[in-house]
Amino acid sequence: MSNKKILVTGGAGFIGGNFVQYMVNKYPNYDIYNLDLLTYAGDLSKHKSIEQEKNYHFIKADITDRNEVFAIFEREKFDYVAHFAAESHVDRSITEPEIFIKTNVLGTQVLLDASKEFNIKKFVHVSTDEVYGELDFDPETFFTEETPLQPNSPYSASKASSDLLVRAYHETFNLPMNITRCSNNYGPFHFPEKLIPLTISRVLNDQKIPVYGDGKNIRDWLHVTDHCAAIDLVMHEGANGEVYNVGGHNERTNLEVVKTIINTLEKSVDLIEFVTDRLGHDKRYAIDPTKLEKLGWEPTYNFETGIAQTIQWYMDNKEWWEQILSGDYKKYFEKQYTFEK
Ligand code: NAD
Ligand code: TDX
Repeated sequence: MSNKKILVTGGAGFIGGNFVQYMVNKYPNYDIYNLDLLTYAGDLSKHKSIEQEKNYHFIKADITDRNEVFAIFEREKFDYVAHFAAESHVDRSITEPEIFIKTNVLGTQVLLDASKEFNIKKFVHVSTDEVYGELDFDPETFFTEETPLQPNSPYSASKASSDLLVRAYHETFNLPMNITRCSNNYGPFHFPEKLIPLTISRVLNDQKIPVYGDGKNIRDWLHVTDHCAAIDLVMHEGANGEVYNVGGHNERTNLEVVKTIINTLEKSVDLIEFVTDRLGHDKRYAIDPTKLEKLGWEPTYNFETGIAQTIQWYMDNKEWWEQILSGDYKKYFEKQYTFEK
């Protein structure tokens, strides 16, 4: 592989952070630039294992700041962009939608303009299956790349808007691009506001687990390492202008997920607390990954092996998530969850 300069936006977050580590380790001759604003969801302590590597670079910047972004693109002359930076939590988009529009829509547009201006070889837009809306509980129905976009939350509406902008820059300006739409990720460095790390950290602390509604909503879970491999493949091999769904057929109800974690840690199901449902709570997500499999991708984890690895990681890396739980997150949790804790 010849030398390449790759800009990863949001590389201090969960998936972007895993992707940065994956790429720095896999391609010593690529230069990986992590551009991140370091919001509440971003932290650089996760990169201790790579921060001394010659091919890793960090730039603190805001993707919505046009002048700053253009100056960085002009200086660095990137070959590829992998765009992860976003506001990513559905619950926060219900209480504070505005920042989702600013970061996810305007931020993407600024990056698209810069990518067009400085002739990027490919813009890989990391999107989500949530743009398709929800499925019913018929196990034979899946999201394909042809499923119409019908986002239901301010978060997914902002992601769908950014997908449409990426598509439009391809159609109008011939900007080379791919869009990936992945199912729910889990794994190391997942911020503890999301269901799986929230459950693991709270079970380890013998605290109640808030399950929305009846716990029967279904998500399709993919280990973050398999998502990183998919983006790597799409960046190198994806056909220009194409959308690729990413998922490994690991559908579970939320209750099944929570019970698996409780059982693995040998704690009691009495920790489960059913709480008021999320507004507009999507019933079910499930991905048909056939198109990506034809490109040569297959996941290395199933849910059983992936969740075991992840639980072990949270047990071995307590200092990482405890430092988050003791900070501003505490205030968020108190405001978001009103049940008797
Ligand atoms: P995350 O919230 O963990 O990380 C987001 C990162 O973006 C943080 O490091 C944050 O500091 C950075 N950021 C936010 N605003 C910024 C700005 N204005 N400028 C620069 N950086 C900024 O998110 P995640 O879960 O890692 O998700 C990454 C991407 O993958 C998102 O685009 C998300 O929509 C998509 N996605 C997530 C999942 C999932 O299950 N988590 C699934 C499919 C797709
Ligand atoms: O406390 C909780 N209790 C609960 O029952 C939380 C935080 C969640 N849930 C439920 C809601 C969902 O049905 O668990 C399921 C998963 O919730 P999240 O972890 O918040 O993920 P989700 O809303 O499905 O969205 C995730 O997957 C797609 C990511 O956060 C998005 O960024 C991604 O695009």
